[in-house]
Amino acid sequence: MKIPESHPRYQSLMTREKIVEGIKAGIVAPEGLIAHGRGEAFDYIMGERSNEFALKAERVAVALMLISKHPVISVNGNAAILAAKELAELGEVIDAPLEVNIFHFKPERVEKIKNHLTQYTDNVLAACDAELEGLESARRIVDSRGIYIADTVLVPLEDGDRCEILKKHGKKVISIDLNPLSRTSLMADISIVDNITRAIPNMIEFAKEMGKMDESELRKIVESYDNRAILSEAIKEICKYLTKKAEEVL
Ligand code: PTJ
Repeated sequence: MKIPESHPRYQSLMTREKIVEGIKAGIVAPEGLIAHGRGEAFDYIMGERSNEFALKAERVAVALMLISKHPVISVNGNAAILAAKELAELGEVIDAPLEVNIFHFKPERVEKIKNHLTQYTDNVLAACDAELEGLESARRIVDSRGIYIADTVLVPLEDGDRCEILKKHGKKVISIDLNPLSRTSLMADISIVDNITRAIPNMIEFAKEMGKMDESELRKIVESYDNRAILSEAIKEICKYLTKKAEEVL
C-alpha cells in the first residue's frame, strides 16, 4: 500500500506495512501483528519517544553486554523485520552474535529469518541444536554456541516464560518491551521500555561511546543500576502522559 508522506501517522503506518510485508515473506508470525498492535498502544501512551527511563536502561544494558563474556542478541520474527540492520550493527559494536530464536517454531521460518539477517552480518546463529531445560515452548530450542552458553541475553519482544527460564539458567536478561507491566519487563534484570526501532540505534550510539571505557567503570555503571526504579518511572510516565492529555482535551 502506498502511504503519502504527508500523512500525520506516516512513520507508524510505514512500520505496520513492514510487519505486513514480513508476514507475506514468512518472517513474521501472524501473532506478530497482535504483538505489534499492543506495542503501538503502549508507545502511544508514552509519547512515542525514548523517555529518560529508557535511555538510562539502554546505557546500562550496553555496559552489561560490554563486560559479559558471551553476550547474545536473540532475534524473533518481529525484531528481524523491524531492526535487522541495526541489530547487526549493535552485534558488531559489542561483539555479540545474533541468534534466531522464535516462539511460533517452524524450521522454514528460522531459515527465512536467518537469511534475512545474513544480508547485514555473517555473525548469525540458528543451529537449533541445544535445549534449555525447564521450558516447554519452542523458545527452548537454542544454539549450543549462542544462548545455551550465554551469560547475558538481549531479548526484544519476548514472552515471560522464557525470560524466567533464562534467569533460572543463571543468565542476565535484558528485555526490550514497550509494556512495563509485562511478565518479561517485570522479570528482566534490565527492562528497556522503548520501541525496538529507537532502542537499538540508541544502544549503538552508547556502545560506540562506552567501548572506550575500562571494565571497572562499566561495572560501576551496572552495579549502581536499579531496575525496579526504572519500571516505576515508566509506569508513572504513562499516568503523567494520560493526565496531561485529559487536561488538554477539555
Ligand atoms: O517470531 P516469534 O514466533 O518468536 O513471535 C514473536 C511474537 C512477538 C509474536 C511473540 O514473542 C509474542 O507473542 O510476544 P508477546 O507475548 O505478544 O510479547 C511481545 C511484547 O512486545 C508485548 O508486550 C508488546 O507490547 C511488545 N512490543 C510489540 N512491538 C514492540 C514491542 N516492544 C518494543 N518495540 C516494539 N516495536
